Amino acid sequence: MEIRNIAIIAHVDHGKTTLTDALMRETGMVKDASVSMDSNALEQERGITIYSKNASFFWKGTKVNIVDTPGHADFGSEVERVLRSIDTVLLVVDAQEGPMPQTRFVLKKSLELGLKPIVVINKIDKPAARPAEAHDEVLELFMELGASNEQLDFKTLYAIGRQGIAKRRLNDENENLAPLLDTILREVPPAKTKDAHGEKLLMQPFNLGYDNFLGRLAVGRIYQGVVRQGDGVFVKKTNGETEEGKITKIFTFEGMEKKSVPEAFAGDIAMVAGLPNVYIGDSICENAEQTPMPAIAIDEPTIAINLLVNDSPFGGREGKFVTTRQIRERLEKELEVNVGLKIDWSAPDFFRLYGRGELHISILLENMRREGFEFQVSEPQAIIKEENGERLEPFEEAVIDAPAASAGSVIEKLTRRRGILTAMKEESSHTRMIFEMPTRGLLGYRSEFIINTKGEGSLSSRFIGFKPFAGDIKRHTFGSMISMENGTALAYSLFKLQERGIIYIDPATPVYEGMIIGNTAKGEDLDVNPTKNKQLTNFRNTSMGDAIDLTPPFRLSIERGMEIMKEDEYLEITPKSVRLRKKYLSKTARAKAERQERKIPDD
Ligand SMILES: Nc1nc2c(ncn2[C@@H]2O[C@H](COP(=O)(O)OP(=O)(O)OP(=O)(O)O)[C@@H](O)[C@H]2O)c(=O)[nH]1
Ligand SMILES: [Mg+2]
Repeated sequence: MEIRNIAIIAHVDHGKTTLTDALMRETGMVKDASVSMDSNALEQERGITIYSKNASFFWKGTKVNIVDTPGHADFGSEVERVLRSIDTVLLVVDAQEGPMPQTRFVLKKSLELGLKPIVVINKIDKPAARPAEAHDEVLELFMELGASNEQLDFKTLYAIGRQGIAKRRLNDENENLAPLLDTILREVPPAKTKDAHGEKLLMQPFNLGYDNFLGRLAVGRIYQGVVRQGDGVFVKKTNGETEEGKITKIFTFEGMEKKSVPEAFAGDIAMVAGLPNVYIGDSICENAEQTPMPAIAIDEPTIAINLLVNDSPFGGREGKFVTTRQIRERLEKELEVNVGLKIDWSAPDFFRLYGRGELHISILLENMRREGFEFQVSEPQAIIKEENGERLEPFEEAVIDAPAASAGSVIEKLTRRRGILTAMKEESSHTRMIFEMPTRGLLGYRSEFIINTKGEGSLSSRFIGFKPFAGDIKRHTFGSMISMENGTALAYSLFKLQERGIIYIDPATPVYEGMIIGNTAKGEDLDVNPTKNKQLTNFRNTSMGDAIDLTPPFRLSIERGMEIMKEDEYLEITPKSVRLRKKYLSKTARAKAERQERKIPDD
């Protein structure tokens, strides 16, 4: 049987997963309309794809392996790895938004690898869709990125992924995905499947998985030969070393399921078990003398965070796994599958995690708390490195669509955060602005942006490289409101305090000295007592809640917490709570620490 290998790529939310789901249903691989490729609980809650996933369908006697990739820029390196191992991409572009930063990134990578994309202008049902313009913008982008003549000759389809419709021309009447399926068979070169039996095995993993019984799993494309259960193989590592191993289990992908098979052939994508040290980009070979595949580059991390045991006064109350040893074991397991993650174990009292962005790190933290872990993290920081005596830091390109009325204040805020406005264009409903700026300047900016644009703006950014350090940036303009008491927060106190800033907690929340219960618009930290009650003689109502008009609190989530926290604070994360605290709990300890810090540079 012939095989085609494709990946579906796009900017976040342009409709990759919805279209993949529709392809699965149209080809009869999945019957239940509620089953989605976004199968992970966090993916379903957030409505985004976090992990790239393999699936397949059959169309007119051909097997098509398809990899659904995440569109969020934090997972960009995941997409890059996948692109190495497939033959064509479906480039999905929202008919209203047109090409966005991540469209450019994934298209650039695809063109560099010599792939000829099939373009799907999607969501043409949107009232503000402008499919013809979106198509022209895609064509311009191809040219700008230096596409070859052959690549410029790409096929375009117009789709409503959500309704399972793809058309060759906008006014075609068909109500199914057949035109897209036929285009895939016609345009994607068949994978090399012939003569598999006469050749030596050569397979290269582009993704990792883990199973409690089988151990590490490697998902890869078989370029040559046959992989058989029970066979001995050689793993040629990218550092030149060779390790021997034995294949204990093989799966191929059928529909959204894995299917255990005794052997898999050249041309197919398979998942193999039995190689505990195999890694992305290694070559799995039949004999030790074979030439390995070129390595697959993995992007460097851009941000770092410290993770440590929760030593707050409430530490260990809510978590099931709270010790350094338990946390360490969990993180070691994460390294098995989380390719963009690096961990420095060398410090005595914390683990330093390096990742690809705030979302990449916060997804890990969220998964851990759901599994019952409790811990604290420090403020995320951009990684600063030194090369030839020069300090370098990560930079990003941020593309912002904002209502025209808020454009001025966005520009002002980002300029203060060392952003440089490189392009600006008035569209009918909004202003599009492009900034180049240090990652540091974007850290902690997103929630401010949402408030600034009243939720009507969009901001997406992607890493563009390390550049010279841009100078100091003041991340926050607000101060923290710190409890000076242990006890329980009372509605009366919170009511009084909400005049001075934004409150993070509900009445009746237990608090401790040093816990941060809100912020103040004034830049200075403020010590407050949230446990104070009104003098009883002044009561008119018997129940406090009835008498008081409390603004709903700004509840902390892991992401919000990571955005607003400061350098001298920790974010406490437990299965039940997310709290913010000062590293030093008492006012005197904080003052002392600050004095000491100031003294050091003077010496
Ligand atoms: N109007 C309209 N909305 C669509 C269509 N296809 C998908 N959507 C919606 O667009 C949103 C994003 O869809 P997804 O399929 O999750 O997008 P994605 O590209 O997989 O997103 P990431 O994987 O997170 O990058 C969802 O709310 C879909 O319901 C379409 O054809 N028309
Ligand atoms: Mg998706």
